[in-house]
Amino acid sequence: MTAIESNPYAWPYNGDLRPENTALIVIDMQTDFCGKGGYVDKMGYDLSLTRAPIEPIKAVLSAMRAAGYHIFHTREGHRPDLSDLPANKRWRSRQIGAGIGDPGPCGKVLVRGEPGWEIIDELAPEPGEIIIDKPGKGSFCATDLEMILRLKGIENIILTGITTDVCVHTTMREANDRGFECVLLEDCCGATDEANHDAALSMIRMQGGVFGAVSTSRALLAGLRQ
Ligand code: C5J
Repeated sequence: MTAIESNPYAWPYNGDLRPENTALIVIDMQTDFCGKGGYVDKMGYDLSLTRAPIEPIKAVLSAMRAAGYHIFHTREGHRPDLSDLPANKRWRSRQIGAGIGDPGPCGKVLVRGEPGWEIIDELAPEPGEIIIDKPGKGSFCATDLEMILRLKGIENIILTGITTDVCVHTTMREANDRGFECVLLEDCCGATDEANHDAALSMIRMQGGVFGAVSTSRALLAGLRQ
């Protein structure tokens, strides 16, 4: 029986935390979301907020790789011909000066294969780790993530990455509705607005953990050492 200190309950609920049944998902740690000249930077948001989780994620990745846990990475982005980019998503992004699919300092914004779309070097996937390319905010929509999780026998999901209130939260909600037991590591996530980060954490803790639990990298690393 292994569980980690979390809020509002020790996670996972059944104490069954093992490398075989547990995955770490690192969401959208791409230049477009935390690098100079990328999508978030073009929108004028404070990059220090989306860069804050880099070091904590690095520590978690290193410990979980060493212990043999399943590691997944996601990338938000669209096909170069933009055939999977909804017109309203493109229109909205243009309203704030960061048109998805338009040229920018890091290539075409949020387009697969462009420099801005790449995962940052600090958190680069290692050979054998699963990469999920997604056109939307949630990691389950229009991807094979669920099939891969089920085939590998994964029941528990540890969520990290950016942004807390958008892609991480959407993925946590999608996973929870599919019966996966989820925890979000708060210092391993960041939002484009600090209040939205805090609100996203608060929402999870409601109703006895309506989407799962909230923990920290410190608590997870301590739990893994048990
Ligand atoms: C957003 C994301 N915020 N990765 N994407 O557009 O959260």
